[in-house]
Amino acid sequence: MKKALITGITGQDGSYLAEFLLSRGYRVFGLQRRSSTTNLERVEHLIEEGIELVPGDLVDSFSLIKALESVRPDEVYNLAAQSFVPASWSQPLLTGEVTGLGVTRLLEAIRQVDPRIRFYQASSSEMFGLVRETPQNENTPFYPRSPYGVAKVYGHWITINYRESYDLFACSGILFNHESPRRGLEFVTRKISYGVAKIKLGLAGDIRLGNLQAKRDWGFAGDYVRAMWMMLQRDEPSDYVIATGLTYSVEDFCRVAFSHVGLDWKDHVVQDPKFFRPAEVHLLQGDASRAAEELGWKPEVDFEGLVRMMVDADLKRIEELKRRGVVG
Ligand code: NAP
Ligand code: G4F
Repeated sequence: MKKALITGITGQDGSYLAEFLLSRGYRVFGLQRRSSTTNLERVEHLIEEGIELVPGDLVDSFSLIKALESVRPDEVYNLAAQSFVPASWSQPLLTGEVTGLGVTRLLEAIRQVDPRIRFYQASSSEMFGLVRETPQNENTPFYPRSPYGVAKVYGHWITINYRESYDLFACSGILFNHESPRRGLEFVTRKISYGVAKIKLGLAGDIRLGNLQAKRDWGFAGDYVRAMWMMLQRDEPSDYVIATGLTYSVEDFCRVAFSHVGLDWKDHVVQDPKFFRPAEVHLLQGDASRAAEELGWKPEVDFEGLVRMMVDADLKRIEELKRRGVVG
């Protein structure tokens, strides 16, 4: 039975990856950082299915070494990060520590404990930032536009450097935006799907958003975690862009989400300067043809299917809260 250790298991991707690896017969461990309240909402159902949590934090090298020594994994998936772009302007040093240097701490721990461990790094399309070409592929130069993007470029290159310096099986997946009903409420897609559900159920009147013209290549998180695993099953380690190849604006997302419940987005969306960013990434559109050819990966959920899935899940969730008298 193969063993995998996932950092960031309590996050959106961590929960889908844990489910996927369990379905492939893995023994799944998750690194959990200390918190004063429980943060297991996304993985509670998997604890019964056997995932095991080990304490640790990407800012604490000793905890990473201890976690690797106790688990002895075959594969490590580094999904942990300060992942919210606006927070990287208010906490640039923390973002650098966790999202950037945290990668080196983990790679060093692997080198020390067992250099045969296969390593996946969660790189990001935010690295392309002010894009140099469209669509973006593995050879497109980076031009990050936020402290988060800068930290991810560091994490990306240190992964390549450790592969080349120490012959580690270390890969980066350059993943474009991927969403789901488990997305954090602060990200724009979930903010919209949750807002639409509240408006439809009479609990709110509008949603306040920033730049409606920003365009993203949005896919479904469940499809993207499959690609992470595929990268670690290759004979040779390499880096891959993972994307749908299609791009839509925030306005498009609003239009589809509201029309799914019979409403017009123009009646409910208010632009608020508070949500504009100091430097914006205006357009992302990925070219995942290398992943298609070499990994055999392709997405299964399309844009409209994703929007409908998220709105339906939030409607169900809020209806349940209303029924229990928690909201309304
Ligand atoms: P997420 O939902 O924000 O999850 C982040 C995870 O990192 C959480 O489990 C969080 O734990 C953990 N974490 C944060 N700081 C940590 C620390 N110091 N030590 C240990 N764990 C820590 O992010 P996601 O959307 O699942 O994304 C997963 C990864 O992919 C991230 O690295 C993100 O930057 C990257 N990525 C995401 C996308 C996307 O569109 N989703 C695209 C490209 C790349 P708590 O629960 O305790 O906060
Ligand atoms: O949903 P977002 O916050 O995601 P963003 O900044 O693209 O970052 C996400 O995807 C990256 C991959 O490219 C990941 F690496 C990263 O960890 C994260 O998962 O914002 C998307 C777009 C932006 O252009 C933003 O300006 O939506 C625009 N937007 C407009 N109004 C808003 C809002 N974003 C947020 N969060 N909230 C708004 O009210």
